[in-house]
This record gives sequence, structure tokens and C-alpha cells, in this order.
Amino acid sequence: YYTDCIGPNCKAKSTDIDEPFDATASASRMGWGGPVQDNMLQRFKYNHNDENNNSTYPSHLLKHWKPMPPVREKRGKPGEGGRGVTMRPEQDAIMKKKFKENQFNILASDMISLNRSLQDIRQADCKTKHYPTLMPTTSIVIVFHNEAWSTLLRTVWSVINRSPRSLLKEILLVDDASDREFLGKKLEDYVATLPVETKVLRTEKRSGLIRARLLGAKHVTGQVITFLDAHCECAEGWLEPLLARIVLNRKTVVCPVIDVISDDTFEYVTASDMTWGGFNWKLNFRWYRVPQREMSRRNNDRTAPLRTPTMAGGLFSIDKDYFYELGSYDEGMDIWGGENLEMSFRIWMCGGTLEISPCSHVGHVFRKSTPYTFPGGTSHIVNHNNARLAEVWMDEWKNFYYAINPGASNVEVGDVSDRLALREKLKCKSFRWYLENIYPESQMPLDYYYLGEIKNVESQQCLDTMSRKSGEKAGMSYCHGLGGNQVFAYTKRSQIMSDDNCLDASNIVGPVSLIRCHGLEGNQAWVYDLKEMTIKHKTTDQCLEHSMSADQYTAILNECDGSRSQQWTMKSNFHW
Ligand code: LR7
Ligand code: MN
Repeated sequence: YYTDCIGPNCKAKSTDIDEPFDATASASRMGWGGPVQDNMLQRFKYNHNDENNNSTYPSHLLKHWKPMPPVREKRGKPGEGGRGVTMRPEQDAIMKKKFKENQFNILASDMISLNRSLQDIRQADCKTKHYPTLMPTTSIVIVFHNEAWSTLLRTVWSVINRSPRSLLKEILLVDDASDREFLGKKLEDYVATLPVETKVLRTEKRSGLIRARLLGAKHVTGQVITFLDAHCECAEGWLEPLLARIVLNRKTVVCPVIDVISDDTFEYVTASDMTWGGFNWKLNFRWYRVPQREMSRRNNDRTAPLRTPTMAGGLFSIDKDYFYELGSYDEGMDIWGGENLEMSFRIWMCGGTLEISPCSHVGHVFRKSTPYTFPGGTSHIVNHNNARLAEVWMDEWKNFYYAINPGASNVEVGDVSDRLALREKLKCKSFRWYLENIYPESQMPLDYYYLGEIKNVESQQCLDTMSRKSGEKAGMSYCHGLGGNQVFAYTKRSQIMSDDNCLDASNIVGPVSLIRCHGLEGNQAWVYDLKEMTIKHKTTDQCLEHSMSADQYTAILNECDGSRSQQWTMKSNFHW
């Protein structure tokens, strides 16, 4: 069946994509008997006392939340139960050709029902959790630029099918100047038939996801804003755990666990609840393993909310008033990037809490590259956004960003005075406070003696990561004075580090490598002697030497002999 007729404009197959929707069945399945009347909305005045950090609810407000009945599996239909779909080999060519338009397999997505069922992948203890009877309502804000029909509408349907109607105020779709025709009137007509109030808002010109979200937020009438990307699937029981945290403390910003929807088969794959959000020197958001410290704070309860240093950015709930009190978003940020770390730092430094609720799961189609344009150039825009966040929130640690990403020092940052005034007005804490109290595991060294290049006296060459991966040999090369791969921090914890890798002498004699920093001294502890100009490995007392004997230049560990090949300067000759 599903041959080469694909997409919403494909009349012949449209019934394969959105099978007719039975509104009455759906409403009764949701247990709410149709559209929400205003007087049914539970306008719960939840706790505005900011000091309230209790993690339990007053018992009279607690009742077992009647769970949503799961979407029934449509037997024999592709993709049901969150399974991946397999394509027939003869579709390979067209699949490959179409892939670029969205950077995911649109054929697979179009084969799957907009209402597809998912496995209930929550931990057993999540299914029996008790939530308050009264919770705030939320509006869902989904921004998109040239999103595909089936992924966008599957996101919408997953919200409708799996959110208690009494909590769901409306869905706001913000079209950021898409030029795909079906996202015009056709979309408006379609959403008018949905059983939950859904509006399409449009930016006048391409605004980027940050300003598009601001437009959406302006129209929110619920008490909580829940942001989603336009290619998500909300899983069973996703919403209650998010809102429940805001009930307890309105300054809590809550993310779901973000599961993976395969960009190839659209299989729904559960992500680990043992990862949290971090970032590296380049200011890329990265997932890292939750440290034991945080597990202990949660009494090793894997269903307890997880305090995360940063969030991925696209999927979270936030009290609407708090969103504005906290300074919403930086309107000076374009298209994509930076707003996730900016908001994460702001939340923590200005008195809020950022959490992942392990009982809430939402799938997201992760893409390897972006399908859409970045007017002005991708790196220019991302550098601009990141520079803004670095200038406003990161104090001296902004230098790590400029050092490892020299291209960013040349972009114009624009006016950040409003954002600095916001930081002042909210009496936000310092970035040092954030690193010490929220993210001590970060690869931003708290205290360091030096940040710059490390040059060998004899060869006049510089230590260089050569962009190699963790575990590989450290390199040496001509000193270019630009930073990037030749920037190292010499920290008070005796590490010589570049981003999240540390100079490591696992071999007693021979080449040294760059290995993920462990912070436990051992093979990664070095002492720089300013007078001798030697870099000594702490545990073996051997010296770092530039070896030019092999056909490849490397840094090795050797007996100290006072030679110039064992002398190094830590004197930066570039500026950021
Ligand atoms: O100009 C634009 N206008 C838009 O409306 C560019 C994008 N968008 C829309 C886009 O259609 C999509 O719905 O914005 C949304 C996010 O863009 P993606 O899906 O291309 O971004 P991403 O998933 O690669 O990026 C993650 O980081 C971004 C940084 O700016 C945003 O915070 C995204 O929301 C965020 N996505 C997630 O957090 C999902 C989990 C991914 C991870 C890790
Ligand atoms: Mn996305």
C-alpha cells in the first residue's frame, strides 16, 4: 500500500494517515465528557510562597489521579505500540531523496497513524503515584518552521490523547514563517475540527524559535506554559508529574525525560532516567550521567524529581507568571541555540529550580542536522546567541567559551544591557555560585592558574588536541595563537584540561593521552614548575617531553633530564 504518494496533500492516501477521528469515543475515553466548560477548569491558586520546598502535598489535596485510559493499539497498523516501521527496499531511493527535506524519514512518519499507541514505558512506581486533585491548567506552545504534517499533527494528537482534559487549556501552534503550503489554510481548517481548542499563530517574518515562543507565550491563557518541539510524542501520564511540581513550588521549571523517536524508523526508544543536562566549553548542551551526589539527595529513588544543571530546551513546563518574572527569553537571540543554557543558568542563579521528572516521558525526533535555513549562517547565529548568554551570565568563565571557539570573539553580541539589568533586578547569584552549588561536576574549572596555550621551549610547538576523541594521544603542532584546539586550562586541582578531557599519563613511559577528566588526581595530576619550566606528572615525578623522534610529533612522559624538550611555557599570546 503506502507507495510514493506521501504527505498531507496526497488525497488518495490521507485516510491511511489520519484515520477518521471518533470524538465521542475519545472524549469518554478521556473521562471528561467532551469539551471543558470554564467552570470545570480547576483554577487552583497554588502556592505562591517561594520558600515552600516541601516535597509532599497536604494530604487532603491528594487523591489517586484517575489515569488516562491508554490509546488502544490498532493491530496490524504500522508503528503501533511505538514500534519502528520497515520500508520496502524499492522505497529506498525516494526515502533517501525525501530525507533531506526534514532530516528524518518522512515516509516512515507518514505511514504511522497520527493517533498511534505507545507502550507505557514508565517505571512501575510512577504508575501508582498520587497527584493533587487540584492542579493548574496548562497551554501547550509548539513552534515550528516548515515542519512536516505528520510529525506536527502527531505531536498535537499525542497531547490530546494523553492529557487529562481538565488540565489542558489550549494548544497554540506558532508558525514561524513556514513556506509549505499545507501549513497555511489547510492547517487552520484541520485544527478547527480538533476536540481541544487549538490555534495557529503566525510570526510575520522568520523570527527564530526564541521569538516565536515569545509570541506563543503572549497568547497563553492557562496558568502554566508547556513548550514542546513540533516533532514529539507525549507518552502515558506525561503531564501530571510536570504540573504537580509547579503546584508545590511555582518557581520550579520541569522537564520530562526526553525519549528518542528514531529519525529513520520512528521507533519510540526509552531514554535513560540516569542522565541529566550539562554543557561543555563550547556551550553545547550535553547529556551526562547523574552523579551519585544527586542520587543520594533523592534517597536513590529513581522516581523522585531530578535536579538538573541545564535543560535541553525544547520541552518543559513553567508557571506563566514566573516565566515573565524571570525574564522570559532574550529577544536578541535568533533562529536557534543558546536559549536553553541561558534559561537554565537564569533559573538557578535567580532563585528557581530546574528539574527532570522521571515519571514524565515525551519522545522527540532527534536529527543529525537541521533541515531549515539559518539566515546569516549557522555558526554566526549560534556564536551570536552563545556570546550573549556568556556575556550576561557566565562572568569570567565566558573566557573558556571564547578560548575554545575563537570564531565567537569576532561576532557582534549586540546590546545586552537589558539582560544585565534583569540579572541585577532579580539579584541573581554569580556563575561561581552556580558552579559550586548546582554543578560542581562541570568541566568548567572553578579555580585555575592559567588558560591558554602550552608551548614547548625547544620545538616552539604547542600542545594540541588535534580534535581527537577521548582516549587518543595528545598532539603537538605549530603554535597558531588562535586558541581552539591549543587552549588548555591548568587548574588548582592539578589538571591540564581541554573541554572535558584531561592530559592523562596512563602509560608510565610513552605518549600521554587526552581522557575524560575524572577529577581524582592519579594519572591526571600535573605540577608546573615556573622556574624549571617543567610539567611533572605528580605520582611518578616524570617530566612531560616533546618527542620528535617518531614520525609523528607527540608529548611523552620521560625521566626528567633538564633538557629543553622538557621545558614548557604557559604564556598565552592571544586575546579573547
Ligand atoms: O527558526 C526557527 N523557527 C522555529 O520555529 C527554527 C526552529 N524552529 C522550531 C522547529 O521547527 C522546532 O519545532 O523550533 C523547534 C526546535 O528546533 P529543532 O527541532 O530544530 O531543534 P533541536 O531539537 O535540534 O534543538 C534543541 O535545542 C534548541 C536550541 O535552540 C531548542 O531549545 C530546541 O527546542 C531543543 N530541542 C529539545 O530540547 C528536544 C530534545 C533535543 C535534545 C537534546
Ligand atoms: Mn527538535
